[in-house]
Amino acid sequence: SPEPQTSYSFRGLQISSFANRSWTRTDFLAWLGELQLYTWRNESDTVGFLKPWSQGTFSEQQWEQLQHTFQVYRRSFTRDIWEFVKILHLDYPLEIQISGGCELLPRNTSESFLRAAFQGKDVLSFQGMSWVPAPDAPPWSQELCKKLNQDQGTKETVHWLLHDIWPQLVRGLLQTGKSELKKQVKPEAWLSSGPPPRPGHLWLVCHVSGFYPKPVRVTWARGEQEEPGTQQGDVMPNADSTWYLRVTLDVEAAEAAGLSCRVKHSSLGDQDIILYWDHHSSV
Ligand code: J76
Repeated sequence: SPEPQTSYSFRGLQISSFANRSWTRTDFLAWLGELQLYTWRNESDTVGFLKPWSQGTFSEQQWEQLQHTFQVYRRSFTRDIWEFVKILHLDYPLEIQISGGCELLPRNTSESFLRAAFQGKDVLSFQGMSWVPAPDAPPWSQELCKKLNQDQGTKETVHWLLHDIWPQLVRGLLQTGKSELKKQVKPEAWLSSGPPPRPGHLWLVCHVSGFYPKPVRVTWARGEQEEPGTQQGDVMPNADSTWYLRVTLDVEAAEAAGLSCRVKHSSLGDQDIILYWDHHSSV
């Protein structure tokens, strides 16, 4: 059977809202691949685990230290922003989103990123050992980066998080979450017809549901030949943490015979699901 998904990326997101001079909140969320592992709501003093294996292979003490780093950061960040807003004369309300992540690469290497958006637009990122304004960022982003770059201690902490801690955390999570990460669930598939797009045409719909993990390939084909004009929808979540996808095709009614929908998914091994339109009863 084919290799299950082998590369997992770790993604963290910070959402900070500043409504006015006194009201603010900051929430954090983080995922490994498609699984959310952590939540840290503004109301809480501690990072919440969403899986029993969220601590990875870190000891209680290592985790405490990491959490303490984030507690200090959350307080300092809020204080910093209030100060920047005064200095730069920015207007409330403000929305700041900070996203970061890391990807394990072959040969024990990893790639990480950290960037910040202000009112939905990128303003700066952390590159190598310093803060860099985003292309097309407002002029004050230069000033902000200059100021942030004067804090050697913070730059070292960010570098340590991006290049040591996160890759180490991910390596641990791949061990502690192994069975859940390896989970494979087979899809079901069925055909239906949609409203005819125009006279003399048919709208063929191939539904694929209940699969896990997310990567899937669904195609309409005539024999082995993929049909041009296949329209792939978005993969949508089912409520039971499996996925759903529909793939449609607009064909002349006379051409529908001989068409089939083929589903390839890691849970199926080499046994692709193939459904023939000819055998589909409720045309
Ligand atoms: C996303 C992870 C970042 C982790 C950074 C942790 C380091 C930290 O908390 N630094 C703050 C405290 O720094 C003091 O104490 C440190 C030891 O704990 C060191 O000794 C350090 O030298 C010392 O100064 C520090 O106050 C930082 O300034 C906190 C905020 C850093 C930051 O991310 N700022 C930031 C990011 C994006 C500001 C603005 C933006 C963009 C939004 C623009 C909208 C106006």
